[in-house]
Amino acid sequence: MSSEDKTKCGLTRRAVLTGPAKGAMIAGALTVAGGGSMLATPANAKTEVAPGELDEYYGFWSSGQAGEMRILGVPSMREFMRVPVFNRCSATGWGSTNESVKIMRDGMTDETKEFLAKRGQQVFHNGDLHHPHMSFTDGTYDGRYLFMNDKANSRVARVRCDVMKCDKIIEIPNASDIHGLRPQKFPRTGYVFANGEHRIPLINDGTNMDDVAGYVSIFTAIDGDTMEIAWQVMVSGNLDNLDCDYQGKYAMSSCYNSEEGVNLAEMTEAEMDHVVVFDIAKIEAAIEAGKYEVHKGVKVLDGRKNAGTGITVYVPIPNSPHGVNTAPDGKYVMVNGKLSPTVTVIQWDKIDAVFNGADPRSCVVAEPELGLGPLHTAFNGKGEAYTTLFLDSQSVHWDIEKAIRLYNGENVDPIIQKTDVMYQPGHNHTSMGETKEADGKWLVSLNKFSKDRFLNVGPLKPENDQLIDISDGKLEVVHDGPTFAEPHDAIIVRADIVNPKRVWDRNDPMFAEAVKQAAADGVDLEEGAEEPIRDGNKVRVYIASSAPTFSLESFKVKQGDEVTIYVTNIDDVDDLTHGFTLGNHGIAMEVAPQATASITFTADRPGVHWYYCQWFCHALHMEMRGRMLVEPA
Ligand code: CUK
Ligand code: CUA
Repeated sequence: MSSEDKTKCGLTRRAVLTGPAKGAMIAGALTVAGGGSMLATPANAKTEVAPGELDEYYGFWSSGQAGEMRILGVPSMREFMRVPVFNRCSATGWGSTNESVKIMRDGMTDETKEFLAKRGQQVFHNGDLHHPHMSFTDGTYDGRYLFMNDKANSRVARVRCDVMKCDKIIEIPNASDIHGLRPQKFPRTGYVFANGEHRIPLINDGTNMDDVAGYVSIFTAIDGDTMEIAWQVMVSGNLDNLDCDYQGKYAMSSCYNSEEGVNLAEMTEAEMDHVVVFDIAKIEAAIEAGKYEVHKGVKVLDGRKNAGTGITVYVPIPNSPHGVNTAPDGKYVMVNGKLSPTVTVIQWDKIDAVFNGADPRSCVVAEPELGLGPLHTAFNGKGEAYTTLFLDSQSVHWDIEKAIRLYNGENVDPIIQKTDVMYQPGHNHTSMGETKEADGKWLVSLNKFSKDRFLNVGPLKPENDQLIDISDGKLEVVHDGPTFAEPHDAIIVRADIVNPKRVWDRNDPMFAEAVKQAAADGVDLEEGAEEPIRDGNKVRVYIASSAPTFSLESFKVKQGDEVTIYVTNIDDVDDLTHGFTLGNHGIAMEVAPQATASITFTADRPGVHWYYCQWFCHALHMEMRGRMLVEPA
């Protein structure tokens, strides 16, 4: 079906639904897949996951400036969970519990801690999470971790897949505004690579702000196991997105600002920008040989164009390239042109020669013109690619080998089909598409604008993630999924790879500090303590929770005490989460089965304050509460 047919078809359907035939159409639709919306056509039956049935894939979605990670089911597109990472969360207490604050601060520089302290904050309250990616072993997902960037405050975080909670957040010194992020695919993760997008002075202390030509962008390698920074490389131009190969040799980052400009006119001036390729073994050898400077405790190498260190090469690419996507065959990597209508196909094994002095463009094996605004490319594992066209509002399906033949002078058209998506797609992703196990079943198009697709919710509109069935070689939009700010990227992972625990392990490192403190106080967390334990003006309160009661009906502290409350959920039952909310104190936390959570505050409001369980756990959930009695000083 041509893109024109698609458009016509879509418009006709919408016109029918708003016209007199609407009732008849809906009545007809209702007989299909139990739906009732205009999407309940036979096509939609493909996305239908019946009540009680499970999805075939986990989708891990970013949330952009909302700062969290989201877990969806594919193909149902049902949202299962929100995992707070760089944001604060009212439901779980993320950003205010002692456990989460420790995770948010452990990897923070002293400089940032001091800066926040002056604002009366312990942690940042926002983040801009663009790129969630799972750890790899031997070229495919291994279900251990998810890694993700924070563009807003230059951080990288890790989520443990066994409990789906963030366990590490590190600030990346020297770099500014972490954007592209990818784990090493082979032999394993290994390194997690992160691009500092914006150029700043390497020593950014205000003494050299006008020396714009001296600004640098920083590429960072993080050890995915320890979440420590292994090394950094400064580059010419800036760094946008990146990907790795399937050989463990190279990483490649796109640069849209080879001009090294600081305003729009300067940044878009040149017709050609570039990708920079990092040779991992050469970088490790240079570290070994001591060819680095230490800045803010990190080993920094010089990989700029004229540095002569041999650790990077620069391949010219037209014009402000954006997404970088390695094909599952391991042979090719696609660089998406953004302002250029082209996608540049680079053959990974031709990069060796470039490092040995060959013409940098000699690794380019195709450069098909696909349409306006190509941003990201996904794969079906059958030699075919799907590229998002932001300006054309389309997804274009094309044949990689045909694009190569075209580049070699043959008269072939690599484009298989174009399909309209609604509207302005950024990232797309296929099921298992960034692994060697790409299975060619589903494609999501993450569209920035939803315009008229949903009930109007005011001037701020949701975005629209569309699910596209690609299993039979065609592109068929089968589902609209509105999402809130602003999922940039998603990965789709076969469900058998992800196996979270059903309840917490009592010895989990997440609450190791609480376990240690309880042991020091001689308290069994699973029983709680009958009286608060006093240590000067520091008071520790241990509460066990079991539906529908807290082990303490009340406890007494003095005004001005620094109080820490530890709550342990001793219920060992699936889904039986309790909570602890302390009224009028801004305190709430989630306590899932077998977990301990804690929070510290100053008791400065004399009188009676109720605490209650905010997670509906029992018929007597409303009665699951107790009093904090604060004696006036
Ligand atoms: S970027 Cu948003 S559409 Cu941050 Cu991955 Cu391309
Ligand atoms: Cu425990 Cu509600």
